[in-house]
Amino acid sequence: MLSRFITTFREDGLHLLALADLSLEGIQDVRTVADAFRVSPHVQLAQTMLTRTPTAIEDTRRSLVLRRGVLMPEATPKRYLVQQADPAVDAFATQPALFDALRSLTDIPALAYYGGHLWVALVPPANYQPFMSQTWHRDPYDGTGNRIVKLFWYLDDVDRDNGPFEYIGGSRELTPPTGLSALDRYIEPRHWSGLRAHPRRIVCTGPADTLILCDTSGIHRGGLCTTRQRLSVTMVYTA
Ligand SMILES: O=C(O)CCC(=O)C(=O)O
Repeated sequence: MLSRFITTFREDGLHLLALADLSLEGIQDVRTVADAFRVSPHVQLAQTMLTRTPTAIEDTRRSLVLRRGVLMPEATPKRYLVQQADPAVDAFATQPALFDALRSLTDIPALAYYGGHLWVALVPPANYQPFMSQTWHRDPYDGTGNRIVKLFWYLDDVDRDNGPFEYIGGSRELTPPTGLSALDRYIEPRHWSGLRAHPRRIVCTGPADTLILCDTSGIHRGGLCTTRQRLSVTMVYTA
């Protein structure tokens, strides 16, 4: 793992671990559906369309809806990311042993499963500009105490070429930071170079079966795939 820091969820808002560190069931079931999804016509078509018409992506960043008490972006197609729900992901994400591990790593007693997806991050063409969650942001925070905790499971080896997840350690806030409203999810471009150079920037490269547990009210972004797609599972919990 290239990350320079030993991180803990409590202090940094992010914890890196390996799938083998936990005794979990349903791993092969998720791998089987993920392998089929990767080569599905859906993913192949999305990759072709992104390569041909990257500028047709519509900016939907202001489109938020309140769901189960949490502000979430509307289900709009993110053209650089193809998602698919699957019962195998839900079964994996809701197993008691995983809830026990999440509770002990986060100290949050009442985490609820919000939903999970298989994700394929696509490879955009060379002239493409990072878009939406590929830019620095925080996940929506409604100001009432709801928080979003995400567990990412890399199914591929992830290095600088296939979009490692990035996080600013210690940047989570239990209340929106001064000057930002709950809806100001995206950090203005004038701050991006400061975040790139931030001493607590954590670039989550790692082998397949790396798990990233993080409080996404902290500042983060999804990496840009330059030469290879990235297959992962995203599981979302709320507290
Ligand atoms: O990994 C990605 O591509 C995006 C992840 C992200 O920013 C999120 O889930 O909020």
